[in-house]
Amino acid sequence: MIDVYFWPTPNGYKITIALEEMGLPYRVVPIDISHGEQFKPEFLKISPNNKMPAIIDSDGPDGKPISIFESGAILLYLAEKSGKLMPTDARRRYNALEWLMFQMASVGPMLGQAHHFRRYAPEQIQYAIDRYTNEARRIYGVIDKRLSEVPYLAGDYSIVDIATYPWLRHHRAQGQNLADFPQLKRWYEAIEGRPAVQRGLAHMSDQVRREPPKGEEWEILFGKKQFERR
Ligand SMILES: N[C@@H](CCC(=O)N[C@@H](CS)C(=O)NCC(=O)O)C(=O)O
Repeated sequence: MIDVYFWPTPNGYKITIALEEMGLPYRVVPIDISHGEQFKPEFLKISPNNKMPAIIDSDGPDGKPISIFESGAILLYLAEKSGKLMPTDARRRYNALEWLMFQMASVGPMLGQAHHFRRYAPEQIQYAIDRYTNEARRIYGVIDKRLSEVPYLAGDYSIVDIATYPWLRHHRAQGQNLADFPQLKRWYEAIEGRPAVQRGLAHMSDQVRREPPKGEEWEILFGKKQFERR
């Protein structure tokens, strides 16, 4: 059994979508990041960067339990465990790794900053809004161009699409319009229509954040509580 330490955010949904696509048995363990559960010592033991998602698989590669943090590492682990959604041929595998690293290093962090400065920052800082909105637009353009060459980011549908799609669901908050990126839009709609994706997205969908965090929640996520040394 795989326990998924989860909250309904783009990085969390990568894992529930992947598990649904792969048909691996799992259960969701909520980590309420708005109320500071990510800082509990028992969670820090499996996720030292105090972020979800993380997993514990009771049946690791050597038959013993294994814990993994960082969504990209979790997706690679699940792909290897299931033998699904990652090319095995060396050339295609490295190509998939390139686009997975691009998601982890650019798509997630930059779109996250665009969302943050446009919606969550206590003051509107025009320089930061422009910088990250422009960077988000540039990244959408890179994805659109890639998808004019191949149907999915790694050629066939894979964990790379599963890593990328949940971030693009927030395109409006990132200041982007899918109509400006026709190949990306075609890909987005194909992924959105997959039943396993919809099942993965159903977890705790009533808890998806609709309003910017305020007060104590803001302190936990972006203020003093976040930056305490642990
Ligand atoms: N690089 C990490 C990022 C994970 C991440 O940023 N998680 C956020 C939610 S999407 C979180 O747990 N935030 C809580 C906090 O920062 O205290 C991954 O891909 O797993």
